[in-house]
Amino acid sequence: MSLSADSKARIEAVAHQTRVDVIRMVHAAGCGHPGGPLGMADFLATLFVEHLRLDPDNLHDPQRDRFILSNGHTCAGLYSLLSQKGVVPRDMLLSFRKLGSPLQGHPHRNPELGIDMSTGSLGNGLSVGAGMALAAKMNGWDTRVYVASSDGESQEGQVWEAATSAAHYGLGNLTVMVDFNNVQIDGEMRKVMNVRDLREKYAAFGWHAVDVDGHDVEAVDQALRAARDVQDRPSALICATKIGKGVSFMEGEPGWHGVAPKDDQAAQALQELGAA
Ligand SMILES: Cc1ncc(C[n+]2csc(CCOP(=O)(O)OP(=O)(O)O)c2C)c(N)n1
Ligand SMILES: [Mg+2]
Repeated sequence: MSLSADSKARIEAVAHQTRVDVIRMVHAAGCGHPGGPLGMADFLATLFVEHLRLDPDNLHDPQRDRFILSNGHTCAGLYSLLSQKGVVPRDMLLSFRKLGSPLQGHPHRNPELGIDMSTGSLGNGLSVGAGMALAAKMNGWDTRVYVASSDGESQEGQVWEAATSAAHYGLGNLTVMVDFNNVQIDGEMRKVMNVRDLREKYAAFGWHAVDVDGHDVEAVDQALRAARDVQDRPSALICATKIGKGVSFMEGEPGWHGVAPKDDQAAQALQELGAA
């Protein structure tokens, strides 16, 4: 089944709002990570709009789906997406990174806000996601667990321990979406530490693994549907993206990993996004 025109338009609207929110939040905070969440906006919007069963009405249902943002520094995007799900109040967004705000610079687990795991120290999310998926499987629940990760995080050894055990336990209810933008905090992946072909690696670990254009919401939706049909092993979507996607001077620039736009840059970004 392919995505309806209505669904596609809704995903695109959510991705667009995520980009606008990310610029506003990181600019208001004066610090944070704009590049990653701009690049992840399309594939995460596809997940949140079409697949992730999480809303204010089932927030405390132990059987609901789970989402872990394992590359936690990209959390401005997560908070926007949760607000568009009606889980995080919209008027909380601009408290991002402020003292006392629940919307910290790296996610702090908060059952009231749908934040399923504290992350930021890279490498842990897939292990916890595998544990959640195993628990759901043992309980006979139809919970699906989604983990967002990144190429930079894939340099962590623990990711591959988690990949081994998730395949061992046949966790068909676990899906990882890897933001593969070819950069991490210190620059280009291939110069810092080349992780090579992640699709081949996950496949070698026993996963259903596919490459997908992370900005093509129809392709991402298809890949997520296919992942749901694979029930005997976990699935990995290696999502090719551009850091800073949607803002001309941020696109493809590793320097926007963790720098806030200045006033004039934020104004230009919002203008380009049609939200000035
Ligand atoms: C265990 C651990 N080591 C180092 C860091 C520092 N760090 C923060 S982000 C980052 C790069 C992660 O790469 P990626 O997620 O690909 O970055 P992006 O594409 O968003 O620029 C690193 C090394 C960390 N957060 N945790
Ligand atoms: Mg990266």
